[in-house]
Amino acid sequence: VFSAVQIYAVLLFLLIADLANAQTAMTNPWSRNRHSLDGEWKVIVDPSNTGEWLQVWLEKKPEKKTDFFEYSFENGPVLNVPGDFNSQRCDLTYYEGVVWYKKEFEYTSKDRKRLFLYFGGVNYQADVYLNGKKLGSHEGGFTPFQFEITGMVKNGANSIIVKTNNARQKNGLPANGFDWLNFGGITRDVDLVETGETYIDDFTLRLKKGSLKTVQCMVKLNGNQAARNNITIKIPELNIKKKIVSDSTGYASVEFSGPFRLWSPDQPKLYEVMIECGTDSVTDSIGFRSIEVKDGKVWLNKQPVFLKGVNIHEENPYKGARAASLEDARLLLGAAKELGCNFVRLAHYPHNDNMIREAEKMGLMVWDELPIYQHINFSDSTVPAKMELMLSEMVKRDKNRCGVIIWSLSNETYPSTANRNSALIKLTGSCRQKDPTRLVAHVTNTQRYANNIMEVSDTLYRYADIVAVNEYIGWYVPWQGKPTDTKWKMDFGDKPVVISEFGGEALYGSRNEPADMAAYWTESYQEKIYTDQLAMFDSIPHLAGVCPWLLFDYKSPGRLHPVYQKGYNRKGLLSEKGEKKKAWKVMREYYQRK
Ligand code: GCB
Repeated sequence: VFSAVQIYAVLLFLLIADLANAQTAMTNPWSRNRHSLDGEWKVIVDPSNTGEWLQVWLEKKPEKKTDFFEYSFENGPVLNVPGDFNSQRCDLTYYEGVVWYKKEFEYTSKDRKRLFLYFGGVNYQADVYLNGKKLGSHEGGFTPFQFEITGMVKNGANSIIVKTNNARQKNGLPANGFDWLNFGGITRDVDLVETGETYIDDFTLRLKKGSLKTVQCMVKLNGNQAARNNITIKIPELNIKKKIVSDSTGYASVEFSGPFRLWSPDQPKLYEVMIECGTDSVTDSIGFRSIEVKDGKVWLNKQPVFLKGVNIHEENPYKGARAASLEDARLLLGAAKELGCNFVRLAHYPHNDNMIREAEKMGLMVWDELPIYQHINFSDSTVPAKMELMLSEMVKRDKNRCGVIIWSLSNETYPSTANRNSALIKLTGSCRQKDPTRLVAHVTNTQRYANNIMEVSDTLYRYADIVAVNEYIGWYVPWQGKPTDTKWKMDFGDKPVVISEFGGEALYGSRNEPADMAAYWTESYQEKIYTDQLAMFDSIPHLAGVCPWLLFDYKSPGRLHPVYQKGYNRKGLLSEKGEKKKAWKVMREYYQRK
């Protein structure tokens, strides 16, 4: 009945449909015309991945008495989106596997509009279906993606099904091992985003490298009128209005100067910016600042700045849940401000947009990091492309956030093999190409420490702007002499050094012993680690910042001690209930002095 060509065409279609990947999300979907799909989603928890075989996305319903299907979203459980499933159901606390999500929505199609389905983040793998048809897939738990669904949505009722899978992958980013709870599901917002027929897909606004006055603006249009289209850029507060015309590819750029008040932690000034083309417009709050390294220091707006940082995981400690909301962001960043920070390292993956934007508003410089963490399988041929894609997704989302001063491309990827080095050096190059204005970091812990000499050397530092060292002297590694006598051997010219992690664990409440006598796990012992570390910091040449590991105790199932840990990493300066440990005061006073 079917010709070979027809069969071939169908097979090809199925193959393409199955391989289709999500698109990188447009820049700032938040200011577009949005219809939120957040709220309750129906779910099927599927530990054996049977739903794939049953083709759950077809949502077959019994028509006759004798029909039956062994699945249904109806009368089943629901989960809130955005939100991890682990903290919403006890039986899913440590679950790593498939959960199917379903959302129904009503839509009335509009003339001359395009429609996108936007996901802020799904951990780790997402396969997305609209009305039974596969839109495509996305891999990576912490960056946004979208599908264009113009013309695919019916007037009236529609349904989206997402197969989420947070199972660890040997060739994933991160890979099999990581020291945090593997929160799964649709952890960030989902939106329908409407744009004009030709729309502003991408825009960049920033100070030109080295300048405090000249702004560069780049715009990329998408659509059949993308070429030779008129674009207007406005900053009303400064009476700035620039008109440019896109080239044949839809791209346009312009440079202009203005009397900008620069963004800084003391004055986190942001300007309302509008970008318009004939059929689309977008707004954003954008600040202007410069960031450089020179003479062993980090310079913000041509002034040296010491990075008074703290590490933060994207977890609301009180709820033991992935942080997603503005309130969550305010809780975490508010504690960092109280500690006296001007800087936060958002470890170990790109945190949600609320965290990045709120940090900027509160005057916190941000370290934005890819989940290229510890056990990455650099010899797997698929890994470099995944790294590149995640980098593009992170940079496209966060490049207009002046608060972000550092792109951190990896954390503790050891050993230093040829595959690791070539992959990460290439990634560094492509990061600099995407954004030549920010600093690039790789965090390593490959240093040797013996006879009270700290010998720091790693190929990656030669390609980075700062030497970011994680060291746990006093905790994983015993002191080899007096902290103040520690010698630091480094050979990176005058690159600034940042201690990106240090610390030790303490259970809140164990605090009565004198510090010198105190045993592991006590607050006093942790306090001693901090006083020793701070004493040592004075001996580090070109020290430009420090970042304790970390702000709050957080969930990490690999932390097995039945008394002190109980599934928590206890290196917090605050307990998961927000109680201040002794080391908090030590750190706060250090930042007050600095
Ligand atoms: C590290 C890792 C961090 C861990 C920490 C620890 O070096 O970068 O992810 O959680 O040590 O507590 O061991």
